[in-house]
Amino acid sequence: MSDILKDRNNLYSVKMRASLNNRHISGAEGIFIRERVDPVVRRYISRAISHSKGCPDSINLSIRELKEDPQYISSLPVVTVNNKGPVSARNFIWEVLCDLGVAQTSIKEALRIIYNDESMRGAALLGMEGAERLEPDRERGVRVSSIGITENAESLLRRQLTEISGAVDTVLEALVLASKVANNSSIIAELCISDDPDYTTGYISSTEYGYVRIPNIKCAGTDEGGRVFFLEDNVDIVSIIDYLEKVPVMISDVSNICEVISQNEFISSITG
Ligand code: WAQ
Ligand code: MG
Repeated sequence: MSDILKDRNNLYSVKMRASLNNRHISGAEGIFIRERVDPVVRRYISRAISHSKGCPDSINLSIRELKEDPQYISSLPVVTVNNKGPVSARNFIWEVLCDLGVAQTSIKEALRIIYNDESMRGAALLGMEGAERLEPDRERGVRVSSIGITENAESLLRRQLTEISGAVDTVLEALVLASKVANNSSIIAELCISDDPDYTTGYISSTEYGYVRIPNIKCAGTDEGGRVFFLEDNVDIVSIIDYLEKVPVMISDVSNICEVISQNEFISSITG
């Protein structure tokens, strides 16, 4: 262990970014106790050099001590609905967002953003009433950062996610991010499709209904993908962006993970 990490008892933010010819290849981040920093750095580097997008010519690694205590929260409960393809996914998304009070113009705009193959680095922030874009840089979007999961919560989650998915790392990362996002009371819901051409499961998440996985949300082989956060009206955008980017949040408890249920079952359970 390097000297700067000795004799401290604190938490560290570890971030990795790998690129080839200035093109992003892979990235990872987390918040870790001192003892985990060294193994995590090794794991991140081996992940960077074995990525399917190619071998990077540059890997950026940053290790910083956290200057404030993180907020400790629970992961959102997880459920998977069965779904045949993009058309039924859109209908399902439409029903859930309507139920959460999102206006139809905003739903339409969100679907346009996530079913679009010009991908952004971050998420679009959308007003739930007026469909207005609220982030300062609409090409880039807002990147959620300063997130982590405790070692115990991670091993428990990994065990449970193994039962429902073959892509545990992907689901785990998305669930950690979605749980931080939903924890902000001004953010009503999140909608996500991976921009990875071969990853066709997306999700819609909210404090109200948890993390709802939607298989076959897009067809394999397309570059479609993106993330949208639905914001209440008249909120303080600067403080929401500060929360998403900078406030450290760690998952320390794991909520329920359910079996697959049908879309009808899900919809009737939420509309009563
Ligand atoms: N903050 C905000 N937006 C992000 C971030 C971030 N840290 N990382 C990615 N995005 C946005 C960006 O617009 C990408 O184009 C889009 O999300 C998709 O990113 O349970 O892998 O990393 O099986 O491709 C969902 C798992 C996986 C569902 C999502 O997203 C499940 C995924 P990707
Ligand atoms: Mg991706």
